[in-house]
Amino acid sequence: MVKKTADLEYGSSRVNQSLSPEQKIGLLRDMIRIRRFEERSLKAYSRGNIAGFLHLYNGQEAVAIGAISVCGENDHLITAYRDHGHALGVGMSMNECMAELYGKATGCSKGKGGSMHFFAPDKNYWGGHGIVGGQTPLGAGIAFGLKYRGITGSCLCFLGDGAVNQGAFHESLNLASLWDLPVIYVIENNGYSMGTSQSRSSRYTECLAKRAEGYDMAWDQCFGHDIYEVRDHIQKAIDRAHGESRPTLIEIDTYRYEGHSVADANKKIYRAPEEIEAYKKTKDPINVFYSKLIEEEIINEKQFKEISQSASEEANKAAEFAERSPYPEPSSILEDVYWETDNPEQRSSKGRIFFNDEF
Ligand SMILES: Cc1ncc(C[n+]2csc(CCOP(=O)(O)OP(=O)(O)O)c2C)c(N)n1
Repeated sequence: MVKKTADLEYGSSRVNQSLSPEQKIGLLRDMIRIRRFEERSLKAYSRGNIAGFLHLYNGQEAVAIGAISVCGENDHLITAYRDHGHALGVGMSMNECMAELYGKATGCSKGKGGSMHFFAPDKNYWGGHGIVGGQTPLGAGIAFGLKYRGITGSCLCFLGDGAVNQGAFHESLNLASLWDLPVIYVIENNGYSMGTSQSRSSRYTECLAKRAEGYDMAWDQCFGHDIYEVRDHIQKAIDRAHGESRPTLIEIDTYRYEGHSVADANKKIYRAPEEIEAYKKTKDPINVFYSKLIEEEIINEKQFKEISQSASEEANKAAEFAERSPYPEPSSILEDVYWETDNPEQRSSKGRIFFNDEF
């Protein structure tokens, strides 16, 4: 059995020992950029500039950044609708992300996807999916594609604790193990789904990841507030994917500060405000890492403030960019739905694509 291991000193593990001081500051900066982006988008939402859903990642930053930071050029990512942190982590710009939230044509999905549909295939980032668990067979498919082409790589497929009971997820686990796929399923267990706690939705004895045993798959569990710990555990799963072409199911304990989406008015009813404050006080991933870097004498308060300030300015500029940008043309509504409709010369399927008919 794998135990939770918060007491171990992950800073000195192999994958973390090799980090230079600049790289460590870079990791902190990446987490702070997510936090400031999310805060700025919340402000834009309250002012009515963003409509629909807005699922914020505040509190979970060390999971996305820790995982992405150990990925190589053939490692791919796919996630659910809480996708802003991963998007910024893979290198998408705040401008294209903020503009997408505003529904503007300059957004990464041309303003037609919104908060849940950030994509950057050129950065190995396959979205952003609104159907709970819907990304899990796709993650297996990406891993299958890598294996089929003989590429040594992996697909990190993130999901929430609310997605673990979806049938598609279990089918994916089965195929991933049966076909030896280099996929890593990362459960970001933030304790809650949509107003439902994990204990009310899943039978939980030691952890959720243990379910992998039913599929003869390796599993692991760790805390998500310490970026060193996340890096260490994800690296092991990547090594397994690259070296043995075997899947892993890893559960990372984390926490979200905001509601399910920002329109979740009940966020303080299904959990006590003290619980949120206690996590912020003791386990906030940015503060935890900042304290470690202070201890390691890598950063000082002035530098920390500068990083934070510059991330706020970047987020403000992104909001200005989004405000200035145009909305998509109504005439573009049927574009970007099917590849073959937009690229008829490359069409290989036969039959009718119904909405492409003349109206
Ligand atoms: C198939 C499906 N069922 C229900 C929903 C509605 N829904 C959206 S998010 C959500 C909760 C998912 O929670 P979790 O997977 O824990 O992710 P978190 O929000 O905690 O990141 C639900 C039930 C949906 N989008 N798709």
